[in-house]
Order: sequence, then C-alpha cells, then structure tokens
Amino acid sequence: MAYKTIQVKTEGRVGVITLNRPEALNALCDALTGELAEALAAFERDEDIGCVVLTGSRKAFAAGADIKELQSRDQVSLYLNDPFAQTWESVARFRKPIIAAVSGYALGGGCEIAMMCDFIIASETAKFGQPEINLGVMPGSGGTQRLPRAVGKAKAMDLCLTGRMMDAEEAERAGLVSRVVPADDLMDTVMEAAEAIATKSLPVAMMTKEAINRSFEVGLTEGVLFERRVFQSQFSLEDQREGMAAFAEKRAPHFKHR
Ligand code: CO8
Repeated sequence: MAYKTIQVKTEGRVGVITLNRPEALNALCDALTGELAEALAAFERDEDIGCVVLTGSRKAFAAGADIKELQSRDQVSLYLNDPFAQTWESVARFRKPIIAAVSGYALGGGCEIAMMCDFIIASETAKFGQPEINLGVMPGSGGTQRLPRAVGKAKAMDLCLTGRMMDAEEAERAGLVSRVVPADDLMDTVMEAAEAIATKSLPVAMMTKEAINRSFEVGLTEGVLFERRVFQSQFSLEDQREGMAAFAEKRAPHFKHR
C-alpha cells in the first residue's frame, strides 16, 4: 500500500508508522488521519505484528490538527464528517501494544494522539502542549480528559488554559512520558522496548493493556475484579504453561501466541 503522508515499515514483529508531512510539521490533515487509520487496521490484522511504534520526525511528532484545513470547517460539517473521531477510534481502540516515540513538537492533536498510545518515550527535545486556546478553541480529541489523568488537574489546567508548552523533563516529572532519552537514542530505545514487548505472549500483552485501560473507566473494586477474572482465564493459555515451565527449567520461554 503506497501512503503519501505516512511511512510504514515492519522490523521483525514490530510495525513502525512514521508521520511524514515535513512541510507542515506533521500537522494532522484529513489525508494523514485516514492513512494512519488504514495502517493501524492493517497491523491489527497482521498476526506477525506484536507491537506498533508511532513516531514523527526529529523536529515534530505532530504540531496538531492541520489548522489550514480546520479553519474553513463549520459545526455541521465537523459533526457530520469528523475525521478526528475515526482517528481516535483507530488509535485509542487499537488492541495491540502501541508506543509513541516523540521528538520535537507534540502539540494539540499531536499531544492527544501520543496520549492515546499505551505509553510515550520522548527525546530530550520533545515539547508537549495543548495550545488550542490560542486559536479560539479547546482541545477536541481527549486533551481535557487524558491530560489530567496523566499529569493531574493543576498541570492540565495550566497547559490547556495558558497554551504554553512543557519540555520533556517537565513531562517526565509530571508522569506524561515513561522515559526521556537523548534525541540520537530515541528510536533505538523505543525499538528495543517494542521488540521486548513483541516477544511476549500477544494475548497476554493485549489483556494486560486492556486491564490497565480499564482502570481509567471503572472504580477500584470493579477494576480489581476484572483483573482477577482475566488473570484466572490466562491459566487456560498454553503460553501460561510454557512461561512457568520455562522458568522452572531455567530457559527462555517460547510463547506460541506471539
Ligand atoms: N497546521 C497546519 N500547518 C502547520 C501547523 C498546523 N498545526 N503547524 C505548523 N504548520 C506549518 C506552518 O504553517 C509552516 O508552514 P509554511 O512554511 O507553509 O508557512 C510550517 O508548518 C513550519 O511551521 P513554522 O514556520 O510555524 O515553524 P516554527 O518552528 O516557527 O514553529 C510551531 C513551530 C511552534 C510548532 C508552530 O508551527 C505552531 O505554533 N504550530 C501550530 C501549533 C498548534 O496550534 N497546534 C494545535 C492545532 S489545533 C488542534 O490540534 C486541534 C485538535 C483537534 C483533534 C485532532 C486529532 C487528530
């Protein structure tokens, strides 16, 4: 499949999607969001893929929705034909593990898409923000919901109301990103994490992700019950027998479902 606004490649069991509109700092235009959804659907179907990496360029993960496209939209057209809702579904509901590798700007919809991934590894040059308020609107793809869950109310309010950017160090302190590494090491670090994930049992990795995501939707008692039931169900997997046998036999596990 030939894409125009993204690049897609496979390395072993890891699928890599690179946002590729350098002329617009990877602004999320309709074409890009459509292609991103298609690429994710293809990786979801591909049984040989165990983890996906979403990244941009050194200068920008994505500088937000494409403002030049958005400025001519009206309420009815956005309601009837909402490209962001489709992208939201394809990233936030992606069932396999997905890591955002962020260098440079992750602003507006760019920050929101990174937050839809399972976790973010950032380069020291990363800059995160929800500057929509400077454009006379507010975040529209989860920024007001996922950012406070990630960094708490005070910093989410600060970022969304002032429109300021925060650097990678502040983002790591606040809990938005899991690790910060030098820009030159970003892709090696992310690929190492993705490859490690892709060697695990895929159904177990997917269930783990599902359980953690469930913690943002339900109360503690319900969440713990969900976790216990899923944990118990994993004792019907060949991969559970293999994982525990490998430990007892002091060898590396060879998971069947990966
Ligand atoms: N949309 C369209 N074009 C953009 C965008 C954007 N978001 N960001 C940058 N560009 C373009 C610039 O217009 C410029 O193009 P040209 O050379 O043709 O003038 C080119 O990219 C390079 O940008 P700059 O010259 O501005 O580069 P600087 O290094 O001087 O500045 C900044 C970089 C600070 C990132 C600056 O470009 C900027 O402020 N960009 C806009 C950031 C922003 O406001 N983002 C929020 C957008 S609204 C949004 O995301 C709503 C989300 C809705 C949900 C989306 C879910 C998918």
